[in-house]
Amino acid sequence: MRTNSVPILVAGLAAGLLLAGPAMAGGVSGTVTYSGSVPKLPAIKMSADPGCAKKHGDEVANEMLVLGDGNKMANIFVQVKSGVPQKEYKAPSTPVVLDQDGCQYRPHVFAVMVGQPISIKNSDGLLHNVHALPEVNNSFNKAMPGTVTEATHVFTKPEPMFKIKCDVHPWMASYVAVMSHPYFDVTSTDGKFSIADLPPGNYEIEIWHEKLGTKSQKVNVKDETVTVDFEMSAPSKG
Ligand SMILES: [Cu+2]
Repeated sequence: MRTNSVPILVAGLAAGLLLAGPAMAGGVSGTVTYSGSVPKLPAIKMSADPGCAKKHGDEVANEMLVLGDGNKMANIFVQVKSGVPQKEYKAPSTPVVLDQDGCQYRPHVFAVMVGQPISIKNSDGLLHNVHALPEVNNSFNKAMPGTVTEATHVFTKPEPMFKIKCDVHPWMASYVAVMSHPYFDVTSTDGKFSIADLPPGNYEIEIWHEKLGTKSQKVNVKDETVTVDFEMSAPSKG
């Protein structure tokens, strides 16, 4: 019965992994919600490059504030800011993909670990120029003509969020953090984040938004997943 041997093997592996894992581990999860009145941000105008404009039917929504149902916030970078056990964390060899698609970076906000490759794709078949603006890592500036569909870059030092821009299309922006540990996540339009496999301890959880800055909360994790919700709102005027 060949067909049955695979599930049995998988179950056996899973049991082995469980036994080999830490005796206790918890996690942190939660939701980030925008509170207050939602500003009307201008649409992105791509008319300067008809090749870009042609890839969109309607107006292109501003990427600075992306909200889902119930004003849940996308593009929030969440990390364990302090309390992470000091040790070497091995970076995944699987690259994180940064695509240039419709003359927008996808994702708009992301993070990699030190040494983890970023696979930069050019799905557009148009000229882009990827220009990263780190302060700790070496900067890079790569022209990607329409015929170049992929490039790879590796950042070698931990660094907080910095911008990647396109020198051809001034509206294009992506933000990346280079992490020394794997305890981070980025929200989608459901506003949800989840950070797993944290050993018991006291941690500071920090959220980051490109315009609204950072907020943090302290949390004690035992062997369960602790819920930590956040709210962000526009700075009050005056
Ligand atoms: Cu571009």
